[in-house]
Amino acid sequence: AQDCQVANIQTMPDFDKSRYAGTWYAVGKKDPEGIFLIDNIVAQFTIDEDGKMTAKAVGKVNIFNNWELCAEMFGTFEETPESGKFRMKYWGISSYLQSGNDDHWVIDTDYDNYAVHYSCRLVDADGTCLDSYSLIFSRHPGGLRPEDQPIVTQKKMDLCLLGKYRRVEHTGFCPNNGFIAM
Ligand code: DAO
Repeated sequence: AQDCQVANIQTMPDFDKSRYAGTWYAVGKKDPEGIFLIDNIVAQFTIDEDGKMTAKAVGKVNIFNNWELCAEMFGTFEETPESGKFRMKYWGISSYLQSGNDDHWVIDTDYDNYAVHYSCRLVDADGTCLDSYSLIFSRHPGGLRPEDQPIVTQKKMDLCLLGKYRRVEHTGFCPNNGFIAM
């Protein structure tokens, strides 16, 4: 749907969280108001014993007036009737990091190479999104494979966010605390 109605956004049909588990490198990002994660964003999704999805993520953030540090974040995911739509509760390892409760929608993924994530924080009175963020994930830190790029571009269009993304760099700024090796 390209009517930009949040309610009409399609998510991944029959989303399989077990296949989604593991490491994803953010290679593109559309920022929300009051950007938090800047670059070097790596997320590790895990399915725990009772089948619930959780995540750890690292990323460079700016806090206390331009002090750059590597944030270590945690997220738990609540399932909804639509398999690709979750509610994400998230918090940082330190109290001065951001915490909150966001939608966490998996728009599309082939599980092995790319994934398109979307979160609308504020729906406008006309049904469009006033404050969203979206992450383009790759299994490969170097970026998307050329064959996945047209698919991802189409999804950015479907989200009405084409042209609003920036590239997310991976420079090794954030130590990966061992969780990258699986
Ligand atoms: O960067 O401004 C922003 C929005 C990101 C907020 C969410 C960060 C926490 C992520 C936890 C784990 C899952 C990917």
